[in-house]
Amino acid sequence: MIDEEMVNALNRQLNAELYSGYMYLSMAAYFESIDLSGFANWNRVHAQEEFTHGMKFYDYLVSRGARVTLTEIEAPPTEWEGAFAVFDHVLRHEQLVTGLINKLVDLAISQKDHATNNFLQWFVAEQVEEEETAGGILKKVKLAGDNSSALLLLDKDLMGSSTGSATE
Ligand code: OFO
Repeated sequence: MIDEEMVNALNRQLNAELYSGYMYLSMAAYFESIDLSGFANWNRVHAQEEFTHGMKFYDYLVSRGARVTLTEIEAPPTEWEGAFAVFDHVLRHEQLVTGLINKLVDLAISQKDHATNNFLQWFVAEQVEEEETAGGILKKVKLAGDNSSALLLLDKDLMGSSTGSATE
């Protein structure tokens, strides 16, 4: 039987993952508005990935016989000051999510809930990838700086992204 505190914490994380999806989709819409459709594509694909993360929490709660409770999803920002500001935000957001996942693991360990700890390990590994990907794109955007040709080349690269986790 899964502890109620853990059920509540997992439901909160389900909400946080849906918020992440909402945030990435808002970033995609922002990039569409400034005609960087490759960046928009990357963020749109990543939004889907976040909704998949949310569903992993949904499915896990159901598999443990726990109640899924959906709550209000906070509105994401809608405007940024360019690609650097977006990916700086992405990296900080993913670092924050890593912290949330680590806290869930701490709770699972403190409750000796080995099944939930095991479930969460997928997210522990995923967050390493999330931070690496966000940091990698941020570095490239920084290198492009004010050079619009470099930014457009990067935009073209991101157009081909179908996993939301790579720039190549
Ligand atoms: Fe769900 O990994 Fe990003 O936020």
